[in-house]
Amino acid sequence: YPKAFLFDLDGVITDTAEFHYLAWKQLAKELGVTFDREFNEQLKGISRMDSLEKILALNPSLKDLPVEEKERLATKKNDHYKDLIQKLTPQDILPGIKDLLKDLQNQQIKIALGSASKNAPMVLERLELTHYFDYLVDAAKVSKGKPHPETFTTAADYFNIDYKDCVGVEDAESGVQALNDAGMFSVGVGNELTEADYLVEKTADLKLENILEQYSK
Ligand code: B16
Ligand code: MG
Repeated sequence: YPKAFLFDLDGVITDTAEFHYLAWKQLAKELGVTFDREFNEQLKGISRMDSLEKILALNPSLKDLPVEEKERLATKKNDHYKDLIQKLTPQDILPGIKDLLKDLQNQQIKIALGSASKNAPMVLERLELTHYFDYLVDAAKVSKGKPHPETFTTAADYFNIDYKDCVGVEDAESGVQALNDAGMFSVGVGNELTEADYLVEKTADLKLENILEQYSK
């Protein structure tokens, strides 16, 4: 049996990926940069500043903005985003997630959140899910974001659990890579995550029984 489950937030527990998209899109519009859903896929799981850098790189004239200006733009995006997440309620928990959390708790398997988002504690509060989690990785203290494994190894180290005894659930390529490089069992949600050890189409397919069966293969 695995000893801990490590969850990504955006795109796994709730669809805040959509809110990140809308907030970046608004900023991109103000910058006169074209921005679409396909490009947005690259931003999933990536930190706020790294995401901004990728957007600025779309327009050569924005490449060398001073640091303070970049900070200002990142804060502006985050202000849009914080407005959007105020609307979240427990109804925005993605299908299957609450049952999975309950099943894990019943099996006394540790539960942690490994999100790149500094807004993650607020999002969990709005969803009324905080009490399920034994540990929340503080994104502000992670020096190397996904695809580097640090986000997830931080949680395992906190529990003092071997990486091979951890299962991670991710919707982004960067996150699956982080889990795989940590030597953890990666569960991917979505169709294109071919590197995942176990892939399901949607969160409703995340059944503890099935994950445990795949894990022990
Ligand atoms: P913030 P995850 C990530 O969360 C998002 O996928 C990514 O789009 C976002 O830029 C990042 O958090 C940082 O978020 O601006 O709120 O600190 O998927 O790792 O849960
Ligand atoms: Mg995600």
